[in-house]
Amino acid sequence: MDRTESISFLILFCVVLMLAIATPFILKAFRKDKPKVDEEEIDLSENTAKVQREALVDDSLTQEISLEKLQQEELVHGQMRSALAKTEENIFGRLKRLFTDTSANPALEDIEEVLYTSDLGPSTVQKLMEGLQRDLSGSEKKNYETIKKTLKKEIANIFAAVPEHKDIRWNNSGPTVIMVVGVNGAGKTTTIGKISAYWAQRGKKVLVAAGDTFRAAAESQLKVWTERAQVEIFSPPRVTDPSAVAFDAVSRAKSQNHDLVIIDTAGRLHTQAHLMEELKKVKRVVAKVMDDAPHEVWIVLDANSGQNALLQAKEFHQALGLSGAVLTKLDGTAKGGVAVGLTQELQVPIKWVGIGEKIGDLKPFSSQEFIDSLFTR
Ligand SMILES: Nc1nc2c(ncn2[C@@H]2O[C@H](COP(=O)(O)OP(=O)(O)OP(=O)(O)O)[C@@H](O)[C@H]2O)c(=O)[nH]1
Ligand SMILES: [Mg+2]
Repeated sequence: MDRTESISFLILFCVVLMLAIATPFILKAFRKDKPKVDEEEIDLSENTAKVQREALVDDSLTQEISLEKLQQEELVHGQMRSALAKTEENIFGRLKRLFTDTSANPALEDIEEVLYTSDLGPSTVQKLMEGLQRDLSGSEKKNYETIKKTLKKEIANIFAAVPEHKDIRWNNSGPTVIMVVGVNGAGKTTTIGKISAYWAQRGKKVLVAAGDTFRAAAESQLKVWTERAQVEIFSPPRVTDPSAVAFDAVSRAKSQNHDLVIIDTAGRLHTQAHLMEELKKVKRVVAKVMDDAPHEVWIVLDANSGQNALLQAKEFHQALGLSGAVLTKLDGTAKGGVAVGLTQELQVPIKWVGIGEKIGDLKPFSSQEFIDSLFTR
């Protein structure tokens, strides 16, 4: 290689080297010169990815929520089943045992006896027996499945005859007023606490009127419940007339735009005429504040009182015109059959069932769920 060739080679080498070093910078400069859109695109695509990632998370969240909802529903359904377990045993456990021996062919009277001692109420049993006589006429051997089918159909018909108002009949032009009545210790105050919490959680402005001016500890008990439910209590000091409390409570609810007023009342026996008169007065006085109030009059019945609950309900219905019933203490009683008798004889819907002492232990009544929980064997 001569000298000129060496110089040319060196120059070529330097050019190549410079190009190699400069290329990334040139490319970068080009990229910088490109419109901003690219960066936005990058951002956008990052955003899109982020949105997609979030959507995925959202999706799994939704799935989680619906799973949770399902589990919750199952839990609630399970709660009803366990609340009715003793009632189910009391009716269908005993009925099924009549048929356990394959050669057994119990008489209709045996079935009738089980039904009569199941707190369904005499007129309900009569109706069920009519159904059984009709469906079993002509069949030589009675079978448990046929009997169960007929009873299920008849009980479903009893519930279907009374429209199920799952909800409150809301008053659209002001506060909705509910008056809660019943015998001593049935669970009125506890139920009011639970219902208040239920509606407060659903965004309603609730006022609870301390209309039990009779029992000394009533006000403090109600206060505890309204605090738990985080709702307002109306409890004027030294007012002993329950209708005065109710009147002022509804007036206040009207002026302060409450959605719901629930009036607690003192427990009384349905046989105490003067105390029933007192309740009628509360009802009349409330109507002076608002024509159509109270919009609901609910009786609270302890399921444990069985047939007596029916008698109570009839008397209260006659005096006040009930629009609904709440069946408490369904947990642990074998007398849950009273729900059927109550519906059949009063033709008043059961609105709620109490299944425990805690604030969430109240369920909107569903006849379908009741039947599903009862007909399990
Ligand atoms: N296990 C169970 N206990 C309940 C239920 N509802 C209420 N109770 C209990 O029944 C008892 C009486 O409840 P209250 O709410 O004070 O009854 P009340 O009708 O207001 O009673 P008076 O104001 O005295 O007439 C309390 O110990 C409650 O915890 C329920 O659904 N299940
Ligand atoms: Mg009370």
